[in-house]
Amino acid sequence: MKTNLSEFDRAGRVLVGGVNSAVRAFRAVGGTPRFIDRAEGAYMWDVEGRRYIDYLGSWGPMIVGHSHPAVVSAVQQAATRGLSYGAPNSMETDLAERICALFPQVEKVRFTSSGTEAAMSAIRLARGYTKRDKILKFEGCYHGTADSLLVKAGSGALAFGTPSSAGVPADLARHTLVAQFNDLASVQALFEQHPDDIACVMVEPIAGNMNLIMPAPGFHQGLRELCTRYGALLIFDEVMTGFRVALGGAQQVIGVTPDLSAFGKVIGGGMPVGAFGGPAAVMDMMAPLGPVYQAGTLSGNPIAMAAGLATLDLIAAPGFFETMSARCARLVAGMNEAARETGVTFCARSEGGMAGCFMLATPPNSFAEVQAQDVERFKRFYHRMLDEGVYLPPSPVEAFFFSGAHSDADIDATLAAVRRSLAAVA
Ligand code: HOZ
Repeated sequence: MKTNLSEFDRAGRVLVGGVNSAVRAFRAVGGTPRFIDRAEGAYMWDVEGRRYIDYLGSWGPMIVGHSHPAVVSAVQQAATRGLSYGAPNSMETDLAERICALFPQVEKVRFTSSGTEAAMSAIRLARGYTKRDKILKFEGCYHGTADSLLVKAGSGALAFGTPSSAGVPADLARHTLVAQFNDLASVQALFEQHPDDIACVMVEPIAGNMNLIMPAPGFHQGLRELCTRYGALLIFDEVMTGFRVALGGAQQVIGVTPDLSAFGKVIGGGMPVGAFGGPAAVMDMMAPLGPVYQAGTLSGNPIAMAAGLATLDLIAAPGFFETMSARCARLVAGMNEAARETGVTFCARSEGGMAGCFMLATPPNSFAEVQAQDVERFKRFYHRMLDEGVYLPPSPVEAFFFSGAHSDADIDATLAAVRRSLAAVA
């Protein structure tokens, strides 16, 4: 019989660290990763047959739950017409039209196969458009694994102590300037030092890779103003937050309009996808219309487009976001109540269908505050929750994800598990 341990041993012989994405290896929490056999609705089952209420949601895409019949059916139907063409298909236009309708500043879209590619390509476009080399990002923000962006990054890079990855040439890294999230003065100082050199500011408008950090009032308005003043493009990385914190993403919640937006996760409904978009005047700088090259064999893949369209149909239905957000808020309120009951230094917050829990007394507003968490206690809490059948992202610096498939009964079961787990680690 397969066990998680035997599968991890087997994988470790042929896959680096036994995984294909570092954060899955459980290094930040210790122990053996669960090998997933199947997933449906709000649940995943591992190879030992154990069921988990899933708050990983494949790191964000599964907003309607796993294996939603409408999404599966759309994928099946698309598959009967071919898996990949390497030529245009109408579903690319359909999905681009949907994105343009929801994000007012997006007039044109380019699809990629991952969020990494979307962020990487958006930066190349910004550099080509402004004819400048430097980019500005924030410590603890993560935008995938492009070289320029693996400087003081979040997510697994942060959790494993390699926020600035080996293998990134120093000559490239020196073009990446790093400021502090929610600290406008740190951004202003960099613009003053490099007034004519910064091509773009790239930011997760609601940070989700140093756990969930909300922007301080006025922070993004300030970024918008600085970018406009210094002629840099403002790029919102909405790979995580787009179609998740609200249908119109974090920019709808915050009320600030970036120049470019990067997307992924939800728009592929669980299939590999990414996209970026903005005004035609900027986007048309890209090949085949302009000098900035960008391409991809599987970009706009028909199966991914079909899954994305079916997912957007479901989440655009009246009441979907309201119900999901209210349930997620109830979960978070219950977690905070459990912290008070047990006296454990613990708290949680949510925005739409995205949430975070922290080994802190109050939700953090900065990278430094997130770093002050009691990581050892988080590890013990994490494994208690797993034993209780609740699957959270295996790291203290990741947000967690809610879906339309999570029921009130799932929330009640989760809260009972939270109470017992907090009591156990008190
Ligand atoms: N964007 C995810 C971490 N925040 C990464 C998912 C993965 O590496 O599997």
